[in-house]
Order: sequence, then structure tokens, then C-alpha cells
Amino acid sequence: MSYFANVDKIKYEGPTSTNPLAFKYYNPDEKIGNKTMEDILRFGVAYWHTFTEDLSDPFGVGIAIRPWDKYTGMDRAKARVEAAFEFFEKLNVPYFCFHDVDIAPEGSTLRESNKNLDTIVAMIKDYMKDSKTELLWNTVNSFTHPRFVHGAASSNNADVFAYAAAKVKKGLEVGKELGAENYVFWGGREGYETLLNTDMKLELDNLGRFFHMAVDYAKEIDFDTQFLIEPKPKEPTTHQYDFDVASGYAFLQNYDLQENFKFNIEANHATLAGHTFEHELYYARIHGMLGSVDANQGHPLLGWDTDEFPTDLYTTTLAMYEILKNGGLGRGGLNFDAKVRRGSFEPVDLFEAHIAGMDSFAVGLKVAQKLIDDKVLESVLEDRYKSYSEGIGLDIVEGKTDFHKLEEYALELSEIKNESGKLERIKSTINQYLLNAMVNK
Ligand code: XLS
Ligand code: CA
Ligand code: CA
Repeated sequence: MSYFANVDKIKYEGPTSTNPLAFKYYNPDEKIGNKTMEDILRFGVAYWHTFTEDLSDPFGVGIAIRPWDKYTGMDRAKARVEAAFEFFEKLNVPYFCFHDVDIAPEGSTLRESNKNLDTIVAMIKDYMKDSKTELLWNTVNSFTHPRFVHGAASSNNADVFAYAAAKVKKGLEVGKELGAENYVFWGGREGYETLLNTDMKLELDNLGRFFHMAVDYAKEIDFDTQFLIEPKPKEPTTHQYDFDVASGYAFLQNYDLQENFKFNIEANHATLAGHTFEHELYYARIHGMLGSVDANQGHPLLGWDTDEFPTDLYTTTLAMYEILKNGGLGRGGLNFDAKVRRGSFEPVDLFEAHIAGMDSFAVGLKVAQKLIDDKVLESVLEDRYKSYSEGIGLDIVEGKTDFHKLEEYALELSEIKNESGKLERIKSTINQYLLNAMVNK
């Protein structure tokens, strides 16, 4: 049974191709430095947006045409696995990601839900034997079901805390079974709406306890994984506890978890937090905390999590710049946590959307590599911060001075001269690199 009968394997045809079902810039085998594009970019497909999303919104019902949705219950879950592996193969993608409830329906009890999961996990494991596509990360959904109305590990209700723990325990077992590279915690409803009825200290302490138990259990079952926290500032709660990388890092340090976690950084969450995507990547990178990436983009005019496919080349370039500066993503990857727009409801749109995202990041990679090779931004920084490479500046960074000596120095200054930051020139140079990357192949 084929779910995408009129789509062949997607191939690289180059920038002049007019075939919507071909890569124009993503050429998996092309070498950038000493690695292939496929190895650097490590693309992943998000199961939820691609195989379970129906494109409903608060004003309209689901309209996505998904041939596997003619089934229900476990039959539908099985059909989705078939469709997924056909999709992975045709898109030639190395990774996928899922929540527990994306792959198997919840039963009426936890035992039944776990049984459903076991069936589907065994099926996925079987499909993975003949597929190159591996599991980048899995997670559990502890936010959709009504029991999670007040949160999961940060709920006021200890029974919910226990239930959430049981779900993560199972999630770790599933991750181990399928050889997942990472395990993700996105906050879901871990946050609050108002302090009027919230004991924030207890909730944060409980979250810390929860993460320690997860780390301990992964050790106990010998699951060699990388734990990732995915920050988001708001939605669904008014204030999410893992607001952004900086606050997440402070949380991890406060609860002595910084050695066990890194961050999964989503572009749309970065912009919701009032940061740029590259800010979040940079902040994580300089602290050795950049783990993986949810590659998408928000809409500049909308204040919520639109999870669009990434097509903004300026942003993919600056993101790839950070990723290359990080020495790559290690065990992480670029997971398309992105959904087609409601108007793009045909199955083939799923391919075209991923192609758009993969090509956009391939361009970003090429331009970023060129910017690094030519030391474009390095030279800007070197020049702009040159006052710290000699004299009083060098004394400051080498810790050889104090307020007395600095005051002495300042008293003798007749004039302080600043230089232009040259921002327009820098932006224009980046445009030149972007355009040249397109023209030269
Ligand atoms: C929601 C998040 C979610 C996580 C995984 O906004 O992006 O999809 O990536 O739970
Ligand atoms: Ca995400
Ligand atoms: Ca999101």
C-alpha cells in the first residue's frame, strides 16, 4: 500500500530545476568542509505535524487530506507508521521525532496506553531495520489530556506528578528500545497562569526533582541519551517555567542538572521570547549547552507559535553560522517542528514544505560556511574589540587591574574616542554573500 503513489524519491536537481519535487540546494552528498551536507544538517521529520496534524484551528475543523486517517484507533496508528516510513524514504531524511501519543492512541488506563505503545514501537522497530531513518528524539505529551489541566510535574496535584513520571519512565524505555539519540522535555503546561493560586517555589522544586528522577532512571536502564530542555516563554501557560535558554540554564544550575542536560532550541519559541533565533543558539553555544534545534519560523505579524516551515534565508544563514561555530550539533539535529499552512491541505504539500525547509537550511549552511572561511564577522569583531587586545584593555581581560588603577587611568584621559559600528556595511556584505551563494551554483 502506498500513501504517496505520485511522489518519487526526491532528488537533488540543482538551482535551475523547476521541479517542485526536487531539491534545488540540498545536496546530501555534497561536501562542506570535510563533512557532507547530510551529516551536518541532520534533518528530522516531526511525526505530530506530518502524520497526526489535521490543520484544525480555533475557528475551523480539520481539513488536511491524510489517506491514513480513513482508519481509526490502532489501525490508524499502524497506517501512520506505514505512511511515515514511505515519507522518510522518499524524502531521504536521516531522522524523525515523536511524542508518545503521536504514534499510539491513549487507552482508557495507563496500562492500556502502554500496551498500545508497545505494539506500535515494535512495528516501528521493525520498519527501522530496513530504513536509514533513525530516531533523533522522542518525548511524551503531558499537556493535551484533561488530567494535565494544571500541569504535569509542576501540577498542584501529586497524583498527576506520579502519572507524568510513569509516562516519562515509559518514554525513556521507548527511546532506549528505538535507539533515540536524545530525549526532549518541552514544558507543555509546566508554568502558571497567575501567582494568586500558584506556589512557584514548590512547583520549581518539583520540576527539579522530576528531572533528577528521569536522569537516574535513564542510568538505571543504561539508556545512553542526551537530555534536552526545550524553552518556550508562553503558550499554553501565560508564563512557562523554561522561558528561554538563559532562564533554563539558571534553573539547571540551581538544581544541579547542568551536567545532564542541553537545550533543544526552537526558532519560533526564541522569537516569542523576544529574542532572535541566533541569540538563543549563541547563548547556548557559549555555555556549551547547544544540543539540538527545532527548525521552524514564526510569523512576524502574529504573536503566537505558528510553527511555519523555515524559508527565511537570512535567519537560516545566521542559525547555521552559530551551529558551525558550535562545531556542529553532535547528537542533535534540525527537526522540522513545522506544519503546513491550513490552505496547504494536500498530502503532496508535506513533501514540498520539507523541501522548502531543507533547501533553506542548505543555503544557510553554504553562506555561513563562506562567511566563516572568509572571516567576515570574525574580522568585524576583531576590529571592533581591538581595545581589549592591548594596553588597559588587555589588563582588564587578563585580570591585572582594579578600580584604583582604572580610576588613575581614566583621570588622565583627555578625550574618549569611539568608532562607527558599521552596521549597514556589515548587512550589505551579508546580502552580497547570500546573493553570490545563489549565483555561483
Ligand atoms: C510546542 C513544542 C512541542 C515540542 C515537543 O510548542 O514545540 O512541539 O517540540 O513537545
Ligand atoms: Ca518544538
Ligand atoms: Ca512550537
